[in-house]
Amino acid sequence: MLSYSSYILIALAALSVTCHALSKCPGASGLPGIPGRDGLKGLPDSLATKYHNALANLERRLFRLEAVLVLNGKIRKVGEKVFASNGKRVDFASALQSCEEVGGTLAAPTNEEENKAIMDIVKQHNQYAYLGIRKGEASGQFTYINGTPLKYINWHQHEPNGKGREKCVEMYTDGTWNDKKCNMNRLTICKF
Ligand code: MAN
Ligand code: CA
Repeated sequence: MLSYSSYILIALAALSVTCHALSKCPGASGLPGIPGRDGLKGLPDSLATKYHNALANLERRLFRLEAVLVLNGKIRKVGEKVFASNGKRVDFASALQSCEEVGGTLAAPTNEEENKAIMDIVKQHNQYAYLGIRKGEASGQFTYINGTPLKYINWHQHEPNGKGREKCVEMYTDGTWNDKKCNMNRLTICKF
């Protein structure tokens, strides 16, 4: 029984052989992110083929690695975003630092689907998590860590109620949000 990705590869190989035979290769390879031969214009034919195949092979290997991480419940993928936890409960600044140290940031849902993905991790650990949202000193508004306005909110009933004393935001196990002091121990969930 061939896997789905094997079928894609076979289809790609077949397309590649056909287009070479007809000298009519499409601009797109049919795989997102992988340029077709037209996307490697200016390169000698043999190099373009080599790079195209190398990229397709890397994408297949990445797909396989991510599939294993998803299967093992280590990561959640939503579109281009990946959410993951180190399982640690720390204060807001430490949580943000550990995400940034590895090239990510604290997870902050920008829509319902992302909220659900982050909630799944909160439920998996049965621990409330800090979100990558905080109250701006100047504006007094809750924003993403980079200061941009929130695109999506999911406050628990009667929240936020901290009246400026609760400058961070935690996610409950039902996915709703509560403004909260920043010095509690909460689950770290990063976005990459
Ligand atoms: C506690 C804190 C507050 C929260 C209320 C809700 O006092 O967690 O942030 O708003 O509970 O009852
Ligand atoms: Ca509150």
